[in-house]
Amino acid sequence: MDREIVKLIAQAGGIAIFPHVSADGDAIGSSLALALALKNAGKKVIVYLEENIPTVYRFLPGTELACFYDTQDEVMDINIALDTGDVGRLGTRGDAFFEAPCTINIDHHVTNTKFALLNFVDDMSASTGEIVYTLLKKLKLGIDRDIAACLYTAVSTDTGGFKYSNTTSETHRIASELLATGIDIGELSQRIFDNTTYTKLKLTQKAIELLELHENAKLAAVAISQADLQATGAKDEDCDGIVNIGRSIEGVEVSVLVKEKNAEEVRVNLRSKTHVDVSEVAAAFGGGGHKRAAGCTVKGSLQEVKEQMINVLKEKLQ
Ligand SMILES: [Mn+2]
Repeated sequence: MDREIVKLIAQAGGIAIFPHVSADGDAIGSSLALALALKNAGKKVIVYLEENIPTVYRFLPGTELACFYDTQDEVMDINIALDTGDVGRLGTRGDAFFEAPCTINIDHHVTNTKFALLNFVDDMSASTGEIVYTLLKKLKLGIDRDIAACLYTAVSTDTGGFKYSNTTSETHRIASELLATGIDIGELSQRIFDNTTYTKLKLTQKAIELLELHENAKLAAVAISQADLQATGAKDEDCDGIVNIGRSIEGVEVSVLVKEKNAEEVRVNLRSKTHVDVSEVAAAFGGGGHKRAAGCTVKGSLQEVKEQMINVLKEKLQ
């Protein structure tokens, strides 16, 4: 962890935290954990959201510190972006982020563009939660049960419940220390991983119906339109995890989910199993991510973008 960053955070009176758009468990968990710890240290702290916190993470401690940005809000000493690979992932909060005299970018995406004044990017960390854990240790801030629950959410979701290849012994060492605070991981895991809604299941059913296999069944593709979302009553956040269905199929190396955002834009989620670097593919389209999980937003119709992705991925698979 960068000493300058630790020093500046220690000295700051007010800090705002910015998780990425379509915030996942790592973005929400690490943001709330850092917010709670800084608040315990007597600092003024706020988490600026792009959207409402996904339903599944609303039980987490610290959600009362999160809200939407208002142009009337006081400018903080430091704005910290967490788990955010590039400015685009700040969504509509880009201008707000750069208002503070000091900006810090803490992340683990290999494609991070280092857009802040100070940047700490560790792509060997499985989650931003791991980095925030280390940061709290360097700041000598205590990790109570509430903070541990948030960090455990971050660490466990970005590793797919400690199953993905990004999981290291350090990941488990941190998880072990979090468990030692007395958090109930049975309850946490049930809320995070074994918890779905009927509409999400309907969307999953639709996605399986729409799933196509290409390139000798090494490539799985699903295209979800706004009409599909409306027909199933699903929300955007319900698409989280759908891309993993394709990857789980025996013999599939790459899975792609293309989701219509609106008439002009399509969100693309990419997953690979063992060797294709999907962060390169996402970066070529202005997005980013990790070797085995990445994403980008592409202009065009759903059908056009789907075909474009299939063509690019076919080449990668050869
Ligand atoms: Mn992450």
